[in-house]
Formats: sequence, structure tokens, C-alpha cells
Amino acid sequence: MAIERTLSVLKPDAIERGLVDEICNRFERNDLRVVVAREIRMTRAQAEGLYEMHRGKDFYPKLIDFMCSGPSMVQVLEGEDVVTRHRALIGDTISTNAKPGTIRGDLADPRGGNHRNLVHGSDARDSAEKEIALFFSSDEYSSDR
Ligand code: DAT
Ligand code: MG
Repeated sequence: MAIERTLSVLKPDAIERGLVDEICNRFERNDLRVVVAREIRMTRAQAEGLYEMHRGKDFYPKLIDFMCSGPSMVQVLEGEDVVTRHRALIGDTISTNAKPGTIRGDLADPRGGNHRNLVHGSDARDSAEKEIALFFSSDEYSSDR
């Protein structure tokens, strides 16, 4: 069976608020293995690629501006059922609805908008592969180096 991967993005609010270590510790405690990580300033083209399914929605312009507003940490996670396990740990999109114990539920501060929800996670295997390709080349994460 193919190895499952997902894209995790610690968004500008996570970096700005100094939550990178806290969030990465939660990944580690939950057996989410980071295979490559990089701090970037996201380009508009990358943000538009990441959120292409939301183009035209009312929140889209603010979301794109936010993703490009400061540094982010992009990471590839790998492991069994990693797409679903990562999403479960992140919690509900609207952080005021996210359960205690999830990253958004415990740590997000949505004053300023619902886009400020700390972490992006791919929602399926195929979207994960497309999203990873926006930020990484395959030689950076493939295990058969
Ligand atoms: P998720 O990030 O949980 O996959 P999504 O793909 O539905 O959520 O939306 C992408 C991002 O867009 C989300 O992280 C925050 C923003 N967003 C979604 N719904 C929103 C809304 N109703 N109001 C404001 N921002 C929203
Ligand atoms: Mg999504």
C-alpha cells in the first residue's frame, strides 16, 4: 500500500503567536511524523493553489491576504491514516466550534476573523499530493533517497 502523506501549514497566526513548538509537540504526542518542514513566506500563487476550491466565496479574499501576510511553516507528515488523524487533531474549521483537546479548540484566537485558525490540513489523499507539490519537490520527502 502506498505511504500516506498530508500537508500541514502552521499559518501566520501560529508563527506570530509563538505557537510552533506547542503545535509540533502535539503532532509528536499524537504520532504524526514530520518528514520535511520549511518556514516560508507564502506567495499569492501558492495561497491561491492551496485554496482553489474556495475561489469566489465571501471569505476567500481575506483568507488569501492572511496566508500571505507573514511567515508560515509548511510540513509534510507521513504515516498510516495521516490525513484523517491530522485533521482530527486540528479540529473544526470554525475554531469557536472546535472541541477542547484539538489545536484550534485549545489555542485559536479568531478575533480578527475565522481564517485565524492556526493550522491547515489537507482533507483527502489526492488533494494532499497536489498541495504538497505547491511547496516541496518529491526528493525532499520520498523515503527511497
Ligand atoms: P479547513 O481549513 O478546516 O479545511 P475549509 O477548507 O473549509 O476549512 O476552509 C479553508 C479556510 O478558509 C479555513 O481554514 C478558514 C477559512 N474559512 C472557511 N470557512 C470560513 C468562514 N465561514 N468564514 C471565514 N473564514 C472561513
Ligand atoms: Mg480545507
